Amino acid sequence: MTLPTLIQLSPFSDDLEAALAARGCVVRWFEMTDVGQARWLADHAGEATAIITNGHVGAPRDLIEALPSLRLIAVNGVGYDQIDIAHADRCGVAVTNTPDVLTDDVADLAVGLVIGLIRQLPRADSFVRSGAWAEGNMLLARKVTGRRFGIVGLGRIGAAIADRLRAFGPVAYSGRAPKPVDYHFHDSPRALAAACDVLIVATAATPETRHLIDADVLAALGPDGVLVNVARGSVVDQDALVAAIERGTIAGAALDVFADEPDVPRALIDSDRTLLTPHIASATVETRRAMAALLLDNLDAGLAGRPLLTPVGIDRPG
Ligand code: 8YV
Repeated sequence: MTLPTLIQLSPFSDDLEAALAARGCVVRWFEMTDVGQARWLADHAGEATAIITNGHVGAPRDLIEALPSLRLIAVNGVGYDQIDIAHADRCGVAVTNTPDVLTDDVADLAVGLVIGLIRQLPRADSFVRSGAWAEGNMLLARKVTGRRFGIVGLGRIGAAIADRLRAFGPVAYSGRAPKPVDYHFHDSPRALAAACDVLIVATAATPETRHLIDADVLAALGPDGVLVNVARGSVVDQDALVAAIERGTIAGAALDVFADEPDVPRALIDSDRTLLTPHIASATVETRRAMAALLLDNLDAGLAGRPLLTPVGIDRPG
């Protein structure tokens, strides 16, 4: 039996790479030059049946079009904003992602960012390490318990964040429509921002949610409010955020995602109002293992012509 040809668009853990190599002939696309890719396509374009990728890289339209036997794009992540799902569907290509298995980790990180930012944990850590403690005490931080939390997008991840944060204070949310939950609904991020102290972005990145958090929303959040983003950089107007941080029109921001990763604006790095992490929300040993297992189950199903476990529907939000 000939092994399927799999196009790998990003590096993965050793275990996942070994599992892919056991299933097919893997083409390490991300390590090839443009010329090498063009040459490969000229000779082998018809051989590739699946693309394996991550959430940041997705799959470019022209690559999908260049592979006539392509049937599946398996994403190692819940977000698939870098793939044109409708286009893939028109090309007869199914897309799978890895929902649910990473929900707890993303929600845990959101809570960590909230506490880390408001209680100034990075600064406290440096205070001890630098020896500054010997000279006196650190300035007081602010209290977390009792803050009003606003979650933009009460999907699987937003709901898990809400479940955790309700232990700290009242939770409200915004989204496309109210849900049968006992959190207060606001019909716009602006109204939500005006009614909360901590605005947490947990919505999927789509053309509709691009720059959903703009200068207006940040102004509504106000000088005592903080922003936390564990979704995608594109959901926040990053220039507006930089301006709000620089001018102090919001109190701070804790960010795991950025507009142009891994580039982070100097103003966010230099500010003592920010807490920054390098897109690590799902980056734990346990969760990356579970994501890899789900990706492989989808790949096996797709290659065998069986129903996919977690297909991304054209209208299905992530
Ligand atoms: C991963 C993510 O960082 O699930 C997502 O959408 O952004 C993350 O879990 C990414 O897909 C790397 O594999």
